[in-house]
Amino acid sequence: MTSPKNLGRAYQLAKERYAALGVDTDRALRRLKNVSISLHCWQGDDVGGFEHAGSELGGGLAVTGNYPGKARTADELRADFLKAVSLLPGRHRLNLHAFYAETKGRKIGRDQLGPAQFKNWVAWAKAHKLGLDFNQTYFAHPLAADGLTLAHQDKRVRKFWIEHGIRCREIGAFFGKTLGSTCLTNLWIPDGYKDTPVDRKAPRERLVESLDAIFAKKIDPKHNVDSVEPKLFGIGSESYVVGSHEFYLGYAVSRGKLLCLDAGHYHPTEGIADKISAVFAYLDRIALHVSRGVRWDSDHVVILNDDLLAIAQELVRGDYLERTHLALDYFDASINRVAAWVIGARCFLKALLMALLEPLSMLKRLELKGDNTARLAMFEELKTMPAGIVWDYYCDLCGVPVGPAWIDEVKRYERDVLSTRV
Ligand code: RNT
Ligand code: ZN
Repeated sequence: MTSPKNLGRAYQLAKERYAALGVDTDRALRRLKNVSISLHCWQGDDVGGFEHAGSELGGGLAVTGNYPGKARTADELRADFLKAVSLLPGRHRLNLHAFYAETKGRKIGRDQLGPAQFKNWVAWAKAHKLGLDFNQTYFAHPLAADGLTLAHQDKRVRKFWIEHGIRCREIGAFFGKTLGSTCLTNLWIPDGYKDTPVDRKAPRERLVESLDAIFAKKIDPKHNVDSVEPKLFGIGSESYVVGSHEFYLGYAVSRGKLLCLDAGHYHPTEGIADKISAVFAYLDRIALHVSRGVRWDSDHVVILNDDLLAIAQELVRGDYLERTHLALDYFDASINRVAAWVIGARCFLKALLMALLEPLSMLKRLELKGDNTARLAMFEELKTMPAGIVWDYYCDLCGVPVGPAWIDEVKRYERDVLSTRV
């Protein structure tokens, strides 16, 4: 382990290197400290939820792996989550899904949920000074088994899911109000067809109607805001997805909703970084589901790759950080689940730090001058600047493990806690 003295010395040297480019590392760290990432509860139990009604996950979501130790109860999930955030610099949030309701063994339909089923979550979040975000759960349910929910041809099915949507927004408002921190409630539905439909129009018309019914009630945006999440295709909806990109972009713009860009929801070689400034031309706020698709929307653990860096750069270069709800969305059951959270979140924070350390005014000046040679040369030089040292210093400053030291902590937790779950 590097001694604090050496860390400090290394930081001073790194600071000088960045200062020579006009970058203030201390300022970058202050800005990074304000960034909150919403960590998805569903990485902790393989998108299991607590209904245990025997419904398949469905909706095109697939979790593979059977690494031991997954959280089986809300208490276990909460404990695992606290372990994960204790290894992250900064203050972060928890992103809950509706089917993590605690019903004390009672069967409560998703169209019946209310704040009462989430009071443990809120009390816990309050005690640990965590903000909460929320998601309607439109999968893993008999009424979603045919792959249609809000766009379903059967009015009764639509009614059930509309009611679910409404209740979730109210629960989100309860989170926001009680915790004094705005909740983002994100709506994603799996609706689509495996094979070519004859009618692409009617399901979309029904979806507009259902969404309008869900969002009809005005909720104080201090307490809850809503986002809608488009997708290109899913497993089981390869030929047609009702809530496609064009559909939801139009919906978000016309209804004043947030658009949620999920990194895995496009063509396999298509990134979301370029889309950020495009949609911000029309929207005040957006949400991101930072994910990593491998050949398809496989939701692998986020790593520090070019796609992630490009997202972080766009957020910083466009000054969009304050207007973007940052969330992670992936689920890997083949490795330690607490580590999966930590790896993805630390990588995202590192990427943001690297973006905050860019000599932006200099790069912009070069571009405006038309000096594309120097622009390219600088991009490449920047890749080997000592951002890692600034990151280590930041972790130390925040009192979390520096470098790979966090791995030992997760291993200890696995030995003491996770391995006892048999
Ligand atoms: C599915 C969407 C959605 C889900 C979560 C569990 O493709 O990305 O966000 O991953 O709701
Ligand atoms: Zn997503």
